[in-house]
Amino acid sequence: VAASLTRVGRLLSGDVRALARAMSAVEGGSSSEAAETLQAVYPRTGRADVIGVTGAPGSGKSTLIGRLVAAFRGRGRRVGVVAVDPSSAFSGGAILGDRVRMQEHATDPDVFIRSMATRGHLGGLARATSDVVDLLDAAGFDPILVETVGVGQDEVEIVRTADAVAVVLVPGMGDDIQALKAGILEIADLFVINKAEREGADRLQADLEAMLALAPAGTSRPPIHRTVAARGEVVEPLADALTALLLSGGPRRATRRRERARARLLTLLGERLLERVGDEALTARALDRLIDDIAERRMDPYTAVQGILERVRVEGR
Ligand SMILES: Nc1nc2c(ncn2[C@@H]2O[C@H](COP(=O)(O)OP(=O)(O)OP(=O)(O)O)[C@@H](O)[C@H]2O)c(=O)[nH]1
Ligand SMILES: [Mg+2]
Repeated sequence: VAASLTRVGRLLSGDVRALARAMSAVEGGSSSEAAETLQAVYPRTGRADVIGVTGAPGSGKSTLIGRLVAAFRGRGRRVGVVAVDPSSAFSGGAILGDRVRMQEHATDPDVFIRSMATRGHLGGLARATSDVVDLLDAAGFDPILVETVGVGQDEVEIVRTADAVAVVLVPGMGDDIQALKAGILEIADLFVINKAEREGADRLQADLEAMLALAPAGTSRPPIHRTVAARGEVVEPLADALTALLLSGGPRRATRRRERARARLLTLLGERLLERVGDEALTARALDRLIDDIAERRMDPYTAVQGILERVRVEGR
């Protein structure tokens, strides 16, 4: 207990080694250490602004985040970055790429960058990402920028609960705007047209404006920013706009945070219940047999679940 207390104390004081260790634990190492740490730090979280940055692969999210980090550092803030990286589990190359793009911050003790693999988490990716964000928050990093590719369900779920969401688009991807429409456009608080030096930026902005004009009257229209992240151009006004969004985000922020709390509670409950079922009521072999029975119509799934639940011990019952 004493050891875990000092560990938590060091994390809360911003010690980056304690922070990195806690992150490894929540990413799938020791689940009891992770739970203990998160229980201890939770009261010290909820202070940081969480900014989601999402968009198509290669749209310049990491480059842009590297620039935003510099902008927020210039305002005296300690900045956390969580890059949820779909390809890293397979190659590791993309993580390296992000490190290179954010290299200028590698030696800054007031910047902490964590790349997360999307596979191999104990529990889900969304759970692991929320936990890592909490750890950064507890260690005093604020804002925390979360990068995800805006394609998969998991990734959309992750940014959906950020306090502010920036969606990055690039010219010359006309069809992509259609593809992104489902799910992503609704969650944008702000659009970034990156690689704006390229031909087609005007056209993209016009398309985007036309599409946003279809939104029901009374809903607020997200602002559109143009950037050339590779050259660091026009990133300061973007940082201003994000700051303003976060400051003015009152009611919406409360809703997002409640959504995040709800998702975390239900996900964790589901995880823990399944663990308990596995421990107490269902071996992997028995599970396979039940699956066969259901597939071959010897049993219906309702009866199967009822049978399993009857064998699970519930405290206080
Ligand atoms: N022309 C141009 N290239 C840019 C700009 N911003 C970034 N890039 C380049 O676009 C490429 C992809 O940039 P990243 O920042 O890795 O993009 P990403 O969206 O993080 O990519 P993934 O994480 O792989 O989805 C890199 O070669 C960048 O140098 C820009 O404003 N203009
Ligand atoms: Mg990236």
